[in-house]
Amino acid sequence: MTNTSHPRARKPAAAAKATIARPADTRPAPAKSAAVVASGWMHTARFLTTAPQLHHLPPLDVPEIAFVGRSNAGKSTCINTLTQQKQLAYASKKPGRTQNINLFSLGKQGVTDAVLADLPGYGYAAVPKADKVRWQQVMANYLVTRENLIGIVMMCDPRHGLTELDEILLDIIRPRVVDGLKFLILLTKADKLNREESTKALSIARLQAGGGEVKLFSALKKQGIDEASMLLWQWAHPEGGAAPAATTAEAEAEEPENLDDAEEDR
Ligand SMILES: Nc1nc2c(ncn2[C@@H]2O[C@H](COP(=O)(O)OP(=O)(O)OP(=O)(O)O)[C@@H](O)[C@H]2O)c(=O)[nH]1
Ligand SMILES: [Mg+2]
Repeated sequence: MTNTSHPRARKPAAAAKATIARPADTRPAPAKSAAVVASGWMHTARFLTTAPQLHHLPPLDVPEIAFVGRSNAGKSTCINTLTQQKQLAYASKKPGRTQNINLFSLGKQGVTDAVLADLPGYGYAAVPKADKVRWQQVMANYLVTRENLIGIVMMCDPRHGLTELDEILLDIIRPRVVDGLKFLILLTKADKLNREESTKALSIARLQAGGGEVKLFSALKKQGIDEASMLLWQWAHPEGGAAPAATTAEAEAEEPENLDDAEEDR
């Protein structure tokens, strides 16, 4: 052990170096500033349009990110949470609340640089079979043909895992994922799981996702919001883009919603 209090043990050069090596670093931590930028960008979300059918959707030339998943998985709530807005997307205890494809614009100063798509959920038992089949067809067409679609967020309730319909959807998008379509599975309502269950759910979903990104998310506990926002920002700005000048006020989250899990459709 070096005794630095002994006069002969002290090396003047080393002492001087130690003083210089500790400049005051006033820069914000990189991870924090990236989260603030992403959060400020998400907060710019505003309603763009709603389409009952695919052919009603306007063709767009900005990147589009779609939220897909089973009915009641928490897609609309996730959009409201990420955008820090209470009622941008229609969320409800009652499964099947979102029945149209709803688009929301993102971008500073009213200049749209990306679009979020809130899609109706699938798999709701009470929906007549013919409607289910019709919707699955619309979904498949959307996912295969929507040209500006650059990313998909699949919301999955980890208490139920990826369902057969989720797997079918994964198969449908696989060729596009190979061609560069971004893909994230959010294990939602993570507040319902303890630590052990969360770890287990993550590893199972990672196996099923075939190497795709999987993250835990809870609108109730505000868990996973920064990670998801930053990822979506990166997807939409692959070249780094002009970072939006997010202010703290813009990035502040609103009051937590009174989330109450629905009587679910299982
Ligand atoms: N505990 C808990 N409940 C949540 C969370 N996210 C959503 N919920 C609840 O789940 C229910 C369904 O949420 P929605 O956001 O409407 O679900 P959706 O996937 O958009 O449903 P559809 O539009 O029917 O496909 C609501 O009662 C929400 O309050 C969460 O993170 N934690
Ligand atoms: Mg919805």
